[in-house]
Amino acid sequence: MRQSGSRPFLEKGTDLKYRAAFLYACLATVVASSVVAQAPALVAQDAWARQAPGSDVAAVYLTLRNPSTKPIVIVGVESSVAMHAMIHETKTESGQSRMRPHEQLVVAPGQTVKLEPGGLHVMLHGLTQPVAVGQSVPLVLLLDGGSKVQVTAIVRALNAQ
Ligand SMILES: [Cu+2]
Repeated sequence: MRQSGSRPFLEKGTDLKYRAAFLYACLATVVASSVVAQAPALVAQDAWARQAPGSDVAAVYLTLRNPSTKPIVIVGVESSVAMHAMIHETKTESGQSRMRPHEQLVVAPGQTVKLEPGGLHVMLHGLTQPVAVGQSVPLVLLLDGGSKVQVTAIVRALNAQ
């Protein structure tokens, strides 16, 4: 009486287990494929920040390489040590050096873009802690499509080039 009563329950339980396993397999496939689709191909190298003693802003320079066959667009920058971070471009206009926000930075397929003194750079505004020479500054590059690239910039002295 007891056994016959518990049997349908067991079968139902087994069926549910199979369904759960199938569901997990599907989910795993979805997660795996979305990771592959969103894997950032952007390579960030030689990142360094220039120390600006007594200032709450700092510039970060780095080399970006796109080894993929599609353009990569950087739509934003974040840093846990700054209130605000953005890409800037330095341009000399009528003998004066000026910095302007550079909204989006496109790295074409197979191309390398250098952010270096006198040109493109990441500007950190409102540093939440002093950055000393030799320290590392974390950056996150936000890419079009939602993926992120973690970068660590080493702080160099003010006169570093
Ligand atoms: Cu700037």
